[in-house]
Amino acid sequence: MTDVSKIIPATGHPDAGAVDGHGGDHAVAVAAAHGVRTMFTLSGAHVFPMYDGAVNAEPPMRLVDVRHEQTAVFAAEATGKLTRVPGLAVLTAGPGVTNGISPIAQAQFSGSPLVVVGGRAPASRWGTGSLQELDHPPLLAPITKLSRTVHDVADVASSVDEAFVVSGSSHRGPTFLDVPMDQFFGRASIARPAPRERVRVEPDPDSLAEIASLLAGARRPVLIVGTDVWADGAEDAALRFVEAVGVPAVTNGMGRGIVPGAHPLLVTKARGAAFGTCDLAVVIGTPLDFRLGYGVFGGKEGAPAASVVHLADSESQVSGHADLAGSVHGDLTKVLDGLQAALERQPRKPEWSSWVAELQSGVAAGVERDGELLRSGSDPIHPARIYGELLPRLADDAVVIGDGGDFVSFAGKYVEPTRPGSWLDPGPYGCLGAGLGSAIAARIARPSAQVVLLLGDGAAGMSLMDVDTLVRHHLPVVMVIGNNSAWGLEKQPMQMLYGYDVAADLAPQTRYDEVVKALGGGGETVSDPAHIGASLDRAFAAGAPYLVNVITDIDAPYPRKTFGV
Ligand SMILES: Cc1ncc(C[n+]2csc(CCOP(=O)(O)OP(=O)(O)O)c2C)c(N)n1
Ligand SMILES: [Mg+2]
Repeated sequence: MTDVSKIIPATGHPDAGAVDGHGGDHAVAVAAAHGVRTMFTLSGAHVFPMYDGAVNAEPPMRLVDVRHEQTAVFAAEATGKLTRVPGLAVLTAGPGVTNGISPIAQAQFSGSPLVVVGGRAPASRWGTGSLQELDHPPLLAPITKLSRTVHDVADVASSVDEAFVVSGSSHRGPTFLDVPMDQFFGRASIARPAPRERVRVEPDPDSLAEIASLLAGARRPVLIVGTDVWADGAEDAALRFVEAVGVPAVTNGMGRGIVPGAHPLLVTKARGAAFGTCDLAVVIGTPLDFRLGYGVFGGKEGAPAASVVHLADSESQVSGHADLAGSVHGDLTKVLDGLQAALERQPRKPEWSSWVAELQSGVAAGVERDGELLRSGSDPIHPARIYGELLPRLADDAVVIGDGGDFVSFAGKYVEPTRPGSWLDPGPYGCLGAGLGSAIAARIARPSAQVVLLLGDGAAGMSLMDVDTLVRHHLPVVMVIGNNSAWGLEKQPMQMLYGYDVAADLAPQTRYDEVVKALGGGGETVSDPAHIGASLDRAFAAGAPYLVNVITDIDAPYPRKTFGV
């Protein structure tokens, strides 16, 4: 913990716990005490005190200024996901805040820890028509855990402290504060908020015992490990559980990598058989939404419907719509360790080796099938071939980010991370445009790791200008565009539904690599599958933002079974 009294020299107050300064000094001191090292922002006078607070802090807080507020908030959201300390975005009043709304909504959907501080028109002029006079909290309330105005500079520190505590506590999510300009620039001497212990909720032991008995009685169980397992710091407990109990597992979201790629109990590549023919699905740390068939498992290939158990980090997250055979909520390490202990007390020792073997033969068949496409020599390039070239070049600690439609769905199929906390996808909100913000965050959070940003050509258009931010802040990232000259994920369904498509084509073979070069990075366009590997090697060696623009086949769509509705 940073000692706030050392950051803000107390003037005239011998009290070591006092913080003396303007509102920005207070906010930065509290954020630093919560572990924040970087502030993401785009300039606006309403929030100058935050910058002054960052510059004068000891040590100074790093300021990363971007080209669109959505990038600032996506970067802060990704920081929260990667570091598990709430990310901090600072947005100027009015349009600054409204430009941040999509990524704030995304953070709410993904349970990402994120604190957004907004500027606000001065209180003393409120109602008289000053610049950008918008009352933000009502706009943000439906998509945040806390959304309010701090009306007095003396309350900035305690409010920011609360915003961090609320955002970082289960179930995590974004919080928002705005501070009227006249208060933000004003000065106060206040008592430093005392650091608080994280509250770890104990799961109900009776519920754990019931779930253990369901699991002990199951013949074909599957465990689904989601984002909140990583967010709650339960990744070690989850792998321990899987290995001790011998249950086959599928991972999703930030849960990917918890059971590492190629692990004998990871059956993501046989997901269809695992979900369709299991008799018990134990879902931990992820909602039972469209990604999990709304919580309906079993019922395929003559199998009866499966029982479903939901383990969540907090009560609000336990599914209200699914038909549950059991549920429990609490700290997910305690949930997993408690379930393991309860299972050990069961008289019947589960034996699932033939079920695991059946799924593993499905995995092997999947690997075989994937191999053909990963090696595809077709011209135009099949998007899978890009992953065939990328996978052997990825280090264990690589952070892989997806921002796009079909191109990113292929990534989800082929990239199986070997470490948790290294896969960033848009999550259930599915907001295009997160790419550059996420890449900026990943480069800063994991300074020595490979950072690979996979972009659809459509998605790229939503944030590519922030390559400028990568360049200015010396943040090397490898970007790969699957350039099918279309909004592919929308073009194919429209064709299917109407027999034609509109508003789905982009300009053919746009040179996005030239855009990156113009902004000060490097890049190249590839249209021969045999050249992809060497291009990626140059990108990894560049030591600068580098974009490989791969021209791909629009007639090779992702084989999609659901539109997500
Ligand atoms: C902000 C936002 N706008 C629109 C969409 C709808 N949408 C989902 S996927 C997609 C197409 C993405 O195209 P591209 O990035 O080129 O990837 P491709 O599917 O072609 O591989 C669109 C428009 C969305 N998810 N988010
Ligand atoms: Mg496309």
